[in-house]
Amino acid sequence: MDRRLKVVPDWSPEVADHYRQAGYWQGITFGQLLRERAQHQGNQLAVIDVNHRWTYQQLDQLADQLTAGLIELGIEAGDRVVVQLPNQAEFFVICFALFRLGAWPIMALPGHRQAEISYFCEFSQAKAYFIADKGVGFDYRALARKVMAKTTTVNHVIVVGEAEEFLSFNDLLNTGNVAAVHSLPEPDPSSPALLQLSGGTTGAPKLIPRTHDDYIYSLKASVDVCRLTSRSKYLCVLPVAHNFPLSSPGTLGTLYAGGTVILAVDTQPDHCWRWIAQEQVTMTALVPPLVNVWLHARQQLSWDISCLEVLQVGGARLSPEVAKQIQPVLGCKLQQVFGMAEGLVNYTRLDDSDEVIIHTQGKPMSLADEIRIVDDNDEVLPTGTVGHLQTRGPYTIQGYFKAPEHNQKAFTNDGYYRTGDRVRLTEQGYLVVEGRAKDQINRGGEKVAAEEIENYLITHPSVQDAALVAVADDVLGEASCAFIVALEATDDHQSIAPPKKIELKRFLLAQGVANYKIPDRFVFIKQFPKTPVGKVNKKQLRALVENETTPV
Ligand code: J2J
Repeated sequence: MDRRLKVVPDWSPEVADHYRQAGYWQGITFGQLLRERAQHQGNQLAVIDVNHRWTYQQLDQLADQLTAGLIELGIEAGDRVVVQLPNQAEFFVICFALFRLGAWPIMALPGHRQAEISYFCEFSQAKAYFIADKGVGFDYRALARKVMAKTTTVNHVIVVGEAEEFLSFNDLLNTGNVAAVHSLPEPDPSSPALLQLSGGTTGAPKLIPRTHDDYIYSLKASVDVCRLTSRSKYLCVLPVAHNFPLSSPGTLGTLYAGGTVILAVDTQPDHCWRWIAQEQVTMTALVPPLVNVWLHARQQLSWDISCLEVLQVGGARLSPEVAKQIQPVLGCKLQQVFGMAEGLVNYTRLDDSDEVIIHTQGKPMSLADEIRIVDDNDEVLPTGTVGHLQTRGPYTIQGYFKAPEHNQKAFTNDGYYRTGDRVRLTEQGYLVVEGRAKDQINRGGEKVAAEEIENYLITHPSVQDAALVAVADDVLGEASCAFIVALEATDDHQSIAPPKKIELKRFLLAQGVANYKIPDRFVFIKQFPKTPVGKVNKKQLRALVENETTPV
C-alpha cells in the first residue's frame, strides 16, 4: 500500500528498523523522558514564567495529576486535544499529561480564532480544548463559546485561570487518582506524540503527525548541534507551540538537555532583556522582524545581556546586512535556523566562519537527513544551481494526518517531502534559501496560505475573484496583498457596489480568521493577468505593486 494514503503515514518497516538500529530512534516516550529527568535532577528548575518556578520534580508531579484528571474525563490514548495557550508554564503540564496518556495535542497558536480552531476540532474530531482565560487583551473563553456552539466533537473546554462556565485546570489537577497514572500502559514510541501545524499552501490547514521517536530524535540532534547542557537557560520569546521555539532545540530541547526554560509573554526588548539579565539566559530565538526591533533598542536600554551566548534566527529570510550587526550590537553569536514543522532543520554551526553564519541558512542537523535539489521534473540539479528542496529522514514526516490526496502531491513516491522552498547548495554543503515555489506568504515568520484567504474572499457577495500575493515590506520582509476583481454591476446585479477595503477586512474578521492572515493591502483590478496555461499570473501581480511609486 502507498504509505501516503494512510491516516497517519509512517515509515516502511525496513527504514524504521534502520533508524532504530542506527540509534536515531531510542524507543522512549516524552512521558518517560520527563520521569527520568525528575528522578535524576528533580530539584533543578525546569520551567519559569511570571507566576511559576517549577522544578523537574514539580513538573513531573503536576503532569501526573493532570493525567489523572484527564482519565476521569474519559480522554484516552489516540484522542486529539486542541491546546491554545500563550507562553505560560501550564502549557508543559498539559503537553506532558497528554504525552503520558498517548493523546495528541494539536499545537494551535494564540493568534488563531474561530475559523482555525473550529476547523482543527472538527477535522481532527478533538475531544477537548485547552485555553487560558485571557491573553494579550483577548478573552479565550469568548472564543471557546463560539467554538462550542458549532462543534460536534469537543466535550470539554479546560481553562487555565478563571474558568467561568468551563472546567478549571486547577480543579482538574485535584480530581483524579494519581496512582492510576503509574499503571497506564506506555504509548508506543512510534505513534504520534503531537500534531504540529503546517504553514500551509492549500485552502485547509494541514496537521503534521510527529511521533515520540522522531520528535525526541530531533531534540537530541538539535541539543548536540547547539551544545545545550543542564546549565543552559532558554528564553522562549516566540509562541511556545510553534515548532521552532518548541523543538529547535527550543523549550522541549532544553528540557531534553535538563536545562531551564523561561517563558516571555512579550517580545519587546525591555521585557525580554530583564528576563535575560535576571535569569542569566544563555540562548533565545527570534524571527527576523524582531531582530530589527532588538537591534534598534540596544542604544536606549542598558540591561546587561552579556550572559546571552547564542541568538538563533529563523522562520523567514534574514538579510546579511542585519545578520552582520547581531554580534557587534547584541554581543552574542548568531545561529541561523532554517527549519519546518514537517521535519528537516538546518543550523549554522557555532564554530562556523562569519562568512557561513551571515550568508547561509545552515546545513542539515543530522547525517541521516537526505536532501536533494531538483528541477520542475524532479531531476537532480548540479551543486550550486537553485532548485526545489526535497528531503527525507528520521524526523521528517512521510505524510500529513488524514490527507491522502494532498500527500500524493506533497511527497514523492520515494518518500521525500517537497518543501516548496527554492534553495542552492554551497560547495561546503550549506543551504541558501533563494525563494519559494509554494503559494504562501511568509509574513516575518508567520505563514499564510494564499488559497485559504482567497477562498474566504470569494464568498463576499461583491467579489468575483481574489488572489493573495507576497509583496516586499520593510518591517516584515514580506506583507500580503489581496488583488480583488469586483463583481461588475450587471442587469442581474444592479445593487452590487464595489466593496471597500475596510469592508473586506471586517468580512474576514467576521469569519473568524486569525488577525495575521488579514491582507495588509488590497488592490482592485479589472481582471487578472494569466499565465500561458490560464492560471492567475501572481508574478505579474506582484510586479504591479512593486513598481508602484505611491503606496496602495
Ligand atoms: C528562510 N525561510 C525560512 C529561514 C524557515 C526551525 C526554524 C523555523 C521553522 C519554521 C521551524 C527559514 N530562511 N531561516 O519549524 O523547527 C520558511 C521556509 C520553510 C517554512 C517552514 C523550525 N526558516 N523558513 O519556520 O513550518 O519556507 O517552520 O519551509 O513555520 O518557513 O515554516 P514553519
